[in-house]
Amino acid sequence: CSSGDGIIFRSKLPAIPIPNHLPLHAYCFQSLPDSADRPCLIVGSSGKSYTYAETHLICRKTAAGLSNLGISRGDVIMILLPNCPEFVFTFIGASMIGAVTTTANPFYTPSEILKQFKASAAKLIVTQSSFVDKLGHFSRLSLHEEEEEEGVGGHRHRHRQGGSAAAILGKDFTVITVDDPPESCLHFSVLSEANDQSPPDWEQEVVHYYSASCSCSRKLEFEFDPDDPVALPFSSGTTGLPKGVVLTHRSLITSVAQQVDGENPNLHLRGDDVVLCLLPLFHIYSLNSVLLCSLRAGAAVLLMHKFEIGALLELIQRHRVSVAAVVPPLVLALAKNPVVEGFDLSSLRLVLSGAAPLAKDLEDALRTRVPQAVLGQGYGMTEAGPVLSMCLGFAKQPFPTKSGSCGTVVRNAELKVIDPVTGSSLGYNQSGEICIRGQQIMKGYLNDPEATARTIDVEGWLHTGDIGYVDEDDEVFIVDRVKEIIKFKGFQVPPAELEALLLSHASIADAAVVPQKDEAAGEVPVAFVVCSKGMEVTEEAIKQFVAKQRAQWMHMHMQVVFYKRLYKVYFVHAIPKSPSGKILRKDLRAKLAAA
Ligand code: AYL
Repeated sequence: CSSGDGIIFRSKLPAIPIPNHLPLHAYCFQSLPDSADRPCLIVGSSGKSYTYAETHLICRKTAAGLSNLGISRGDVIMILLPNCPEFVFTFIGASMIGAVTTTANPFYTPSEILKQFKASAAKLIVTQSSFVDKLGHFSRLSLHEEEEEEGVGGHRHRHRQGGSAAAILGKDFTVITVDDPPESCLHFSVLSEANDQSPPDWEQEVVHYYSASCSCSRKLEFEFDPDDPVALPFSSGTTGLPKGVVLTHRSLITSVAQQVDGENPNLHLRGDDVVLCLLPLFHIYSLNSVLLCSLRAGAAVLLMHKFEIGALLELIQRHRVSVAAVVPPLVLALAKNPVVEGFDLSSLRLVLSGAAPLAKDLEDALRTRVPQAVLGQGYGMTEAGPVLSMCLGFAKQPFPTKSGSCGTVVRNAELKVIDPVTGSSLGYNQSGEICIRGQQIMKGYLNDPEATARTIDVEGWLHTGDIGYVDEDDEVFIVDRVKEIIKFKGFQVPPAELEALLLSHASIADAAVVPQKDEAAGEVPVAFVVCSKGMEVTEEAIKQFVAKQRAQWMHMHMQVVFYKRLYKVYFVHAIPKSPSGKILRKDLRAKLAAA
């Protein structure tokens, strides 16, 4: 804590040198010579595993394959996959050629995917065949109708036939599937089995990057700037619709280093750790704190593509999982579900919870089930790179911590708490808006300088929209949220999206969507609705309108992904608004709390 231009909180750990002049993949695989024969990726469902050397080689081939398909520095590709090795190969492969990956939830509806796809100007999608129909649907709706001659576009492996919905896909973008490709899509082997021209002396390559900070590597021959984007997750931030969050090589390396680098790393991952990767890699929490941190530390990543409590417990037991990253609803399952008692969880030494508030009593309840493990929280926000604070109980030389705390601000960063009204910075134990500054934060929102300026001020402080305080032991506590976002099991639900949908209904004159507390999900979206004059509509009809589910083409006719459905509709005469027309969400939330 220091004064000067206000009170600034820092980590209790000393600042460290961070090699954030490197490309992200070179940083993550920097210790490859030592970890080459150790397991890197383990597929939970099949038991198949890839060593560090194998993983790195396939990533390199994937890079060459992407390059063969015309992807080059600055191009965006989209990954639409559940957790699987191909996700990792594609993300790292893209980094190797200076391309940018945007990740989306494969359970998104066609329109949700389309919005992100268009906004990011992606040129290629890596997905699985069961999701391709969604893309055929949106390309028919929004891209040109007519067929294009075969062979145009210069893409070597492209194979297209007219007729089906999917057939017109290849015209504007390439679709690659990790399983049997439907018509006009390519199989992932065009990437993973591509001929990597460069000799397999990765060791040299790493050294190469290291010595030539931002020049081209002789072998991979691409220009590189640490401020090039590498990941483009989408987040609605403090207000409005989802926006592309530009994370650069510099920001992600900084964030990973803040967690796992240094003599006393804040999050001490070891080469012999098995790290659970159950949370979806399309979300920055898992991508950063699980995958990238594990790669950097040389730990094994156990990939699970879906949650099922029995399978999870069985895998923890079988693979002796030592580190688990979870979200509060998973803490609830682990702490309360009676089936847990039949399994051996003694291998767990660290359990990290993040992405949504974790109740203190729930944390304590889990502690009785895994007494040998250190439990703690990380606090992140996609825009912040993402980690702001992390439990110091996870450090190599740990510090004592308290239940309910979100950890201490990460090293090489500054955190302040400001009075939301006056903007002046506050001291210990005073609640206000949490702001963060450091090289890990996003470069900005994609093509949206206004939204960027609203979030990162001229002094470089990123305003989180979270209300919290720092206690006398430097631990961060989050107490409230002033931004709109609703967190359903850690997933973002942007109210603006549901409000726009509601306003498109003929019988609805005005609407506001706010979070309501829920034991299982943390929060669920509920709506306040004003009916148009003379119109009548039922709660059920409104819920159906938002979900719009039909038996046959389930995902086609759904407006929004399952967790964005309304759980309750309250009919009101007017939505409370400020003189400038902003919805007074606080008043609505207070109404819910009082009910
Ligand atoms: P986004 N406690 C309370 N609220 C939290 C916490 C937490 N531990 N973590 C995140 N949030 C809320 O962009 C908070 O409102 O990123 C924050 O502004 O989907 C918002 O969620 C951001 O949501 C980690 C640990 C990443 C956590 C994360 C969170 C990424 C979620 C890496 O190691």
